[in-house]
Amino acid sequence: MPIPHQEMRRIIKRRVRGLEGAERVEVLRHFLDQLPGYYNGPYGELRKWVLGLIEEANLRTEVRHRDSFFLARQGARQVVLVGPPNAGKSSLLHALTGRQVAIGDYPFTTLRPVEGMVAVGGAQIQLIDLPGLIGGAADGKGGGKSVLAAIRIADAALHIVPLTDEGIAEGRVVAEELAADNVHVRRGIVATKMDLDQDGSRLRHLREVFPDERVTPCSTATGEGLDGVRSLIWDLSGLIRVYAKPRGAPVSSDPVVLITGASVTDLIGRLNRAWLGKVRHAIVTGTSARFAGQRVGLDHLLEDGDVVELTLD
Ligand SMILES: Nc1nc2c(ncn2[C@@H]2O[C@H](COP(=O)(O)OP(=O)(O)O)[C@@H](O)[C@H]2O)c(=O)[nH]1
Ligand SMILES: [Mg+2]
Repeated sequence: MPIPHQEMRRIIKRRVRGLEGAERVEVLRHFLDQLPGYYNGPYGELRKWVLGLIEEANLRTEVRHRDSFFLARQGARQVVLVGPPNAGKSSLLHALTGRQVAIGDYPFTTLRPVEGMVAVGGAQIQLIDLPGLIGGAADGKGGGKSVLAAIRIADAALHIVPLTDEGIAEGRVVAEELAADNVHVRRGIVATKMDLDQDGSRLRHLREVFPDERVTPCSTATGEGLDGVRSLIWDLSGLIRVYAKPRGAPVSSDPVVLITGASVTDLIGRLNRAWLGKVRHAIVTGTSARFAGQRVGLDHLLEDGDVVELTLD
């Protein structure tokens, strides 16, 4: 005669109280083996409950082992992929950077951040695939606090929303968690899995739900829209491309990538530090100049696409 199931539940609760990680899982598995082999009725319920506890304990362990998500910065900017589990974040990272990432049809495939470099606008930008962000993240659920901390220090975020039945609701949850934790990183929405939205109705709905956000659809299954995602990354990056022109020579076709707000001095520092102090002015053509070939001082702020001739005198 097996122990009555209510009594069994109490015993299990008492035995695992205060236990964490592998120890907790071991004890739970032991009880699971002891349970009579019913899959229905009260013992079936009890079995499901124990399995749930095991899953929870495993998840908590993994979450704790994801010590922190601070990856060393590389490249000109750091952009994180933020979204619910299964949104297609890892697939997108792979499509854009070629980096091999575990891709799975189940939540929490990515338990550690994975990074890859994507070349956009002549700059190398570091993309980071973070673990999925779930409801309650701002209260620490699912390791949410570390994920949110990593988002906060990034230069920008891609908010990944899959064009599936649940996707838009999950996208809302992510936006709410960011707001709840006061994360105001520059971001844009990438609507993934557009191949699953044949008639475009989900994309329209998503745009209605987020009327003030830029929404860029794509599919890693078909490759559609990936160029759009690259432009979004560029625009969010806050970088500018400036073309240097040696006097009497053609404009260099390789841009110098600078951060928005960079001055002529910053450009010189990047080209040749030995020129600092020797260059007194520059000749600028482009949006930052009042007219083509304007002569400007070293404090002049450059803009994307400017052509700059530096004169040594
Ligand atoms: N149909 C379709 N499925 C996709 C697409 N991108 C990802 N998936 C699938 O969605 C699941 C979750 O993808 P994954 O990249 O691991 O999502 P993550 O959890 O956000 O990193 C996997 O089964 C992928 O094959 C897509 O563009 N179209
Ligand atoms: Mg993933």
